[in-house]
Amino acid sequence: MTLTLKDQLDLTAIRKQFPVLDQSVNGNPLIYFDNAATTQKPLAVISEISRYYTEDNANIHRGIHTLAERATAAYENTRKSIAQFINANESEEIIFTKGTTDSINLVAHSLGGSLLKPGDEVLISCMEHHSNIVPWQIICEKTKAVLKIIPINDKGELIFEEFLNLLSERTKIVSMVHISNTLGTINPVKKVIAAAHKWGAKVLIDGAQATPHNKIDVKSLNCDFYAFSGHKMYGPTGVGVLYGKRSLLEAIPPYQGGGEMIKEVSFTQTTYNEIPYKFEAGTPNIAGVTGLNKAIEFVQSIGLDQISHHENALLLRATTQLSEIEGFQPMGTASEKASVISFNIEGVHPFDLGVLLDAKGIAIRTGHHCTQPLMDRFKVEGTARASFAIYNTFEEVDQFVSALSNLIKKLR
Ligand code: 7TS
Repeated sequence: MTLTLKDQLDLTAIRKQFPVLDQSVNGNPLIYFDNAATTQKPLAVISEISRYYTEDNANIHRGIHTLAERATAAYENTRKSIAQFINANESEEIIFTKGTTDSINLVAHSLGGSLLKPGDEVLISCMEHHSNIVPWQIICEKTKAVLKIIPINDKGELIFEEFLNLLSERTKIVSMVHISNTLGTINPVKKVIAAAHKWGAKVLIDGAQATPHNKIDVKSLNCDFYAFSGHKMYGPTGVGVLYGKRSLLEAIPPYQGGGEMIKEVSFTQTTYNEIPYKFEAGTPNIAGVTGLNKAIEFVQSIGLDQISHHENALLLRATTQLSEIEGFQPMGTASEKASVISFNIEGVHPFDLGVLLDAKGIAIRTGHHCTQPLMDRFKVEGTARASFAIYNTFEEVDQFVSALSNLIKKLR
């Protein structure tokens, strides 16, 4: 791997945009390596939320007054930005949700609830986040459909042959993570989608960990649905996106009933609104949505090529250095991998690592990362996980590895 692009990055200027990074935690400068859980927010996002409430606050779509028009314009402009960001055909294919979890529940309920019949099958992989497992369990229980699991190998890669073997005329839905939050594995989703479509199955991709790191092109992927969260890509919490193909969004029933999602309501009959409004019942997180627009502008101002290049370099450096620590047991060594390192240190509980690193101002995550079936697959209780973002530096990686080595020496 060459590091040439790195020279063009002004990390000092990037870090200045993230006020939260400029602090001491437990007497040490904060090193934030919990980015897979949520990224920090740049000033542009923080200011936009404040600006929205200071200048524009009004409910959208319903008012004819100036503030309502401004709020609606800001909200709908974000829809356009997102459509461009993931290369959707049109902005009507973008539905605002609370986040990835909400987006997946929408598809499980609306598509699964209307499509699945007893004996039909839903395929997910062994490396899914709980939010791409439990909604399918709930809908399979209701419809008497069967949930099948695609196995993975010891490196944490999908076993593609086994996936092909599981596909049949009974397969109605395939729902798969694009990038695993625990393993970092980048799944070959384009190939997965093409294979599933041969059997007429619909495919949902969980892109929670992919949109912050890689350029997403839903048209080229040809996925039926794509779900992601604002807060993992430098945007606010409580806002996310579901992309869906127009024909499917029009065909499936609404998820929730309420204001905004209707055309006409009477006590005997209700007709539903056009997409995307059919799926946006109630007053949405307007400030969150307009904040997300600023997060997209931030990502685009650096460029996803540059972002993934820098993060891959951090990953390589951390992996190389950590491998020299005695008893280092990585979980997830896929050949296609994003900037997440899950690991255990022989003889040390991951929770202890997390607490002791926090005492040095270093934030990592420990536990099962909402992927308990994956922990069972690897026969571990949990792992320690470091995950990187654009504002992380090589010096931080060095300090993290050095702090880890020192505390392991003391623990042994
Ligand atoms: N899918 C994946 C792959 C995720 O990583 C997460 C959150 C979700 C879905 C759910 O996203 P939400 O925004 O709706 O909560 N992952 C993590 C994590 O790894 N640590 O905390 C949250």
